[in-house]
Amino acid sequence: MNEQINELKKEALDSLASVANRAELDAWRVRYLGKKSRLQAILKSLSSLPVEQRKTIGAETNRLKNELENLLKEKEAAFEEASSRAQSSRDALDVTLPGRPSTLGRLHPVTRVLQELQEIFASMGFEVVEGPEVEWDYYNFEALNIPKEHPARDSMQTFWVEAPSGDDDREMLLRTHTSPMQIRVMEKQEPPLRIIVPGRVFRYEATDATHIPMFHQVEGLAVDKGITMADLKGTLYEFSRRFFGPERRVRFRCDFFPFVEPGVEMAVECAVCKGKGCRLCGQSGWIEILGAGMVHPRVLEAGGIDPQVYSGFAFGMGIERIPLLRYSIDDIRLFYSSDLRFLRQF
Ligand code: 2U9
Repeated sequence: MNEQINELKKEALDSLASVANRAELDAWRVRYLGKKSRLQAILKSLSSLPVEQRKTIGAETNRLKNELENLLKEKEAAFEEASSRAQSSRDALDVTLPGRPSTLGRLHPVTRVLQELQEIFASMGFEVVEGPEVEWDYYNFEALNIPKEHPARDSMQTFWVEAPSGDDDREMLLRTHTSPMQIRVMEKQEPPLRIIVPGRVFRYEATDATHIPMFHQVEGLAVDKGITMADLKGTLYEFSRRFFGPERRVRFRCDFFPFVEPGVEMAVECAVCKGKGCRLCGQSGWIEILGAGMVHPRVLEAGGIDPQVYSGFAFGMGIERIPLLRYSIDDIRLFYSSDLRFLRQF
């Protein structure tokens, strides 16, 4: 019997030495320690042995059983440690890997132009103010010398908004220009005033390559004693020099806007044909950039300013037109289509 136990021990230890993974270790456990193992068979057969032999063989077999169980535990622990070491080396940070490229955002071309304009006018002493996009009919039209039946209202069809209850007698709309804010500033502040008002404006128009129902404007206003057309021209020449460059010629021509008198239109020499005439400038050699004029006395009065004491000039320009011309874009709708293939070009 003793020999049998020694043989079993040798075989079990040899076999354990070649176990390479958990599955093999489990098979080893079933084979040498399981219910149907030879070790269990020896233990079961002890009862049929004489008492003396039962004691010695029993003690021997239990020693082997304990030894094999301890070896099993050691091996299990070794596998456990190896696998956790492998996991932590997988989790480790490899500082030699190249970094993931981060996608940089960029400003919308319209935002860029707005910022450039604000910088230029701010450096000339103009304060930047913003106003509400929903306005009263009074500020958008009446105070700007555009009464109810004035034909200028036709060119600025708008989106009417239901006024809050209690204000049913006053009409509300999405502003068609940023000019209402200039009236609000005149009501609150004493001249001298020098402000520019950038912002969104809305017109109820059919959408096509040159029209969208929402676009951006920058309007300017200067009011003080003794302001003349020379101040207007000087300011806008300087703006053009800074924005378009000193080599571009500038042209002023008469125009009409109800809120100024006299009114002018400013054009700059076409950058493509240098004034000779091409497709971009409609063969005229000039690109119209903005409207301007001396603030109408009635508009000054509406803002609570005495036209006998003060005078002022004002100008206004549509913003989308500028990057449209600058980058030769033929469809204004592209600015607001959220198409990244288009926007990433700027
Ligand atoms: C006040 C008084 C006068 C602002 C002005 C224009 C001429 C003008 C257009 C340019 C293209 C609007 O975006 S556009 O369609 N604007 O031509 N704007 S004078 O005059 C003002 C503004 C406020 C109190």
